[in-house]
Amino acid sequence: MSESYTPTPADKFTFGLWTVGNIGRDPFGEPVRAALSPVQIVHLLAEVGAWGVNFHDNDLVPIDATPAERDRIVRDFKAALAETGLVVPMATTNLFTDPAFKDGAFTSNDPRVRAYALQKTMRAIDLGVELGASTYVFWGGREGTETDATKNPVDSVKRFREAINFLTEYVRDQGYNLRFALEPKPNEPRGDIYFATVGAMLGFIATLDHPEMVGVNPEMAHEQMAGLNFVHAVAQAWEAGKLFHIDLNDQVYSRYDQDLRFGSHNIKTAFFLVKLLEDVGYDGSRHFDAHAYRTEDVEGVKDFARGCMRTYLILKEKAQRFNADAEIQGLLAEAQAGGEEVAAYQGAYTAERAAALKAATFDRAALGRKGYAYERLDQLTMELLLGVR
Ligand code: DIG
Ligand code: MN
Ligand code: MN
Repeated sequence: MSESYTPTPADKFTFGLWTVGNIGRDPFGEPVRAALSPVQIVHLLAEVGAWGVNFHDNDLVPIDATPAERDRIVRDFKAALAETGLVVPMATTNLFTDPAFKDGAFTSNDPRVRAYALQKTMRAIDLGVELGASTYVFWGGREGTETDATKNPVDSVKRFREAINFLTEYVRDQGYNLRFALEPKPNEPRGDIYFATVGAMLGFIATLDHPEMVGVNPEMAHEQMAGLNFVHAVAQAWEAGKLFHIDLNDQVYSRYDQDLRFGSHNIKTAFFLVKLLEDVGYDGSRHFDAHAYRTEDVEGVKDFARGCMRTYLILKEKAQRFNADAEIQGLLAEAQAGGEEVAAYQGAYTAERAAALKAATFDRAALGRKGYAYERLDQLTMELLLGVR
């Protein structure tokens, strides 16, 4: 493999313990890989060239661990981090595996579950901060319903807001340097999950007590499950100053959440996503929330991890070539050229500007005759991606 696509810490590639640690269980099959310990996973990620490792509380510390076991596990994990140089940029809470959360966590109808979810999250936040996390993700995998007979959806919005407001106050009270990143998903494992898309999350964040502390963690597979354009969702989050983290993977439209290796299916979307992140100067983690095919052994898992990072770097180079391609850039400039005669109307509203614009005349037929040369532009883009340009 070419050396120029070898990951470096500057690339900020991260994986969750649950990703390369995925043992291959699925709804129709038993595990196919032996479980790896957090320490083993840290060393595997170091071997393939990752920069950081993320975790749910219970990926690291089993839910029934004693305090002594917790301390030993954390001590060993810290030692592995020190030995390999890996960092922990993000942490999160598992509020979806244990049966207690079967009706949700923060939106459960059972107030005891809602209280327990807050307790578990505060403790998990403490653990994440102890290990160096500066971003805390909330994926509400069980925050939803199979039938709306069970909950008033307005109440569910209020319950979720109450929980996030409580936890932002907790972080402020503790003096933690931590930002929250809310991760939407339209469904699975619940029939419908609340706050299903990036747009829904952005609207929700605006209603919080401390919206400045809260952004989004868009996941490629999740927006695509909903049939949406992931690049547009990420662009809107970035433009709003709310792209606090990102989950990269791949997904076949209208399938269950496949969490495929980054760039392994929809290469055009992956290209425009990498181009967007690099063009805007996104400096957060490039987190691969994905896992190897169930067919793979541990060497295949390493191939999966290397493939995620290598494809990102290949597409990063393709994006640089797109930006430097004179013919492509010429077509883009041409498509946006002209219009000197309407320059006076552009910009913020003034009464004069509005009056002049209302009085202006336009040759609508000429506007309709214009050819934008997008077929040529997209063909050049495809040829760049196909490696013949
Ligand atoms: C699934 O897409 C979710 C969980 O894996 C985790 O809570 C979050 C963090 O990336 N993504
Ligand atoms: Mn997913
Ligand atoms: Mn995710």
